[in-house]
Amino acid sequence: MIQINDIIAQLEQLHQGAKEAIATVESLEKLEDLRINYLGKKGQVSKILGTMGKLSPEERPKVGAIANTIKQGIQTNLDKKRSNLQAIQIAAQLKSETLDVSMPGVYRSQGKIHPLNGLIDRALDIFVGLGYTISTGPEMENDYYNFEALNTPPDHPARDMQDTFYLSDGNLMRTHTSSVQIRYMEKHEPPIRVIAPGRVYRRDTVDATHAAVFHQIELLAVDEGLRFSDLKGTIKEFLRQMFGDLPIRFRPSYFPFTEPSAEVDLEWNGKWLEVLGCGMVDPNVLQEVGYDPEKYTGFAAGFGVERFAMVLHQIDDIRRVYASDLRFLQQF
Ligand code: 2U9
Repeated sequence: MIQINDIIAQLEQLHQGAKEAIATVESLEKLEDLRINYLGKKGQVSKILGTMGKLSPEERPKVGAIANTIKQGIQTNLDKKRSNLQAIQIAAQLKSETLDVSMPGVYRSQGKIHPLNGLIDRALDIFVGLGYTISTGPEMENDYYNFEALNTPPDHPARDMQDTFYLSDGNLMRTHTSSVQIRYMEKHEPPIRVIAPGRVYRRDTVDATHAAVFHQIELLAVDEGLRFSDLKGTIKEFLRQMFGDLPIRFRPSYFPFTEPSAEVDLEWNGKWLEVLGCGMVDPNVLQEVGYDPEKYTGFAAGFGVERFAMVLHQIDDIRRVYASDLRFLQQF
């Protein structure tokens, strides 16, 4: 026979056990397990109350009242413990995520435009300002676009194996960007104003002033009535914008694709430095691309970007430009 006192004793024992369990629990998850274990639908308190049916109707409300008080007591303990554990968790989180705003920052060095690319950008900007269109083309060329169309005869030294990189399939690496201008003229009718920047290849022995791969910028204008004075004015304006107002001079020269031809020097620190070549486009070149040389004349010029950079920045050795030495590059 179940006695009311037994049930009350069980409830009190349970209350005592719950208090101790709650006091020692160290995580919110375990605390929740305890809540389910004691107060859940199938929990310990419910189990004890389930035996109440065996009590007399007068005894039941008494046990019910005691059970409620104990339930509330356990709940209060759980709530207190929960706030406690939450406070501990927040404190730990705050500690681990503390940011010391007074700590020095991490220095990340910034990349820059390479001096050669900077110079190419500047030169192109100047010509675009003068109304030129930028055109590019393949670095691997054939004999026609690199030599034949440019009035360069089969016995010309530039065509020699010693001077040009020939590929086993008969193609070659372009020795200038003039090939781009031939391709451009094939596709466009005069008037044209075109500028061809790009990498070119020469089979030179590498030294302080020669590289096997370097960069050129070439310009070409074809129109009715273009004269040597137009060429001179264009070059003068370009060099003025590039180097400032320095004395320049034109010297007679020879190129297979221009006639007459000239080389241009710049007076820099008391010395005349050669900076570019130019001339009136040879009528044979115009003829070759189907332009009427009786109707049109043209002028052209070409310069090596590395040479320009060396003059502009007083660089003593072309190889420095490609060495990727930060002590060199950071000066620009
Ligand atoms: C066409 C016709 C003519 C381009 C020209 C030069 C003179 C010249 C050199 C300078 C130093 C090459 O980089 S370098 O080695 N270039 O002197 N280039 S006239 O004449 C052309 C181009 C295209 C259709």
